[in-house]
Amino acid sequence: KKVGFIFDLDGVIVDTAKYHYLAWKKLANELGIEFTVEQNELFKGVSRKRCLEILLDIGQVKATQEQFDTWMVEKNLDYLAYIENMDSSEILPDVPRVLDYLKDKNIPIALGSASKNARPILKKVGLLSYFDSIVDGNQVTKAKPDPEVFLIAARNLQVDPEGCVVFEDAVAGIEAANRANMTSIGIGEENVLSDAHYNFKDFTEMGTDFIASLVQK
Ligand code: B16
Ligand code: MG
Repeated sequence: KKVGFIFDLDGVIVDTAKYHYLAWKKLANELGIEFTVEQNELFKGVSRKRCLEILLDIGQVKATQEQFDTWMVEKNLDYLAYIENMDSSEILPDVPRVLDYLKDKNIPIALGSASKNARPILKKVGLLSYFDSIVDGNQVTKAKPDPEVFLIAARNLQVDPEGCVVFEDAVAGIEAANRANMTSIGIGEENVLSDAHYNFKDFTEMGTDFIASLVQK
């Protein structure tokens, strides 16, 4: 049976979650909202718009449509400044090993990210050429935990959802993969990503024999 692999971006391929956090924290401070690392967990895998809704909810801040749009732009400009000088040193450990293994076996690879900045980030870190399909926040109408992003990726790879393996660091992303009937692999804290079919702290913990067993599915 044909298999395909789908990677989330933020928190799986690169640690951009810290930059998202800094940009949201800056906006939060300006709005007089207390924003903690714990609350940032809710922002992972979630669209920019949804993140701002959650932030305003936390701070009980009411916004006009115009303010809302302005704050979205402001957060993104700050985020873009943080990622401007990103390079391959910010690729998370052993990601290239896994990508090379899959490429060597001719397994199709897709990106399934909520971010509208996914493509430039992959380009900056030099991984763009690994991906047969990039599905990101620009194509998706329903954010994770809706399975849409991964279902589009599967269709683009011409692989049945059941044959797809998803690497995710966000609770919303694991739920999306499960709802898509895919094999979900949590990258991060096992107690946070407890709904994943398999859990790994990071790719350094994932042996080649395990990846080989997924390829044979
Ligand atoms: P942007 P992923 C997600 O990326 C992030 O985890 C999430 O924190 C962010 O709000 C979202 O992208 C939107 O990003 O503002 O760049 O469009 O984890 O799905 O790769
Ligand atoms: Mg993520």
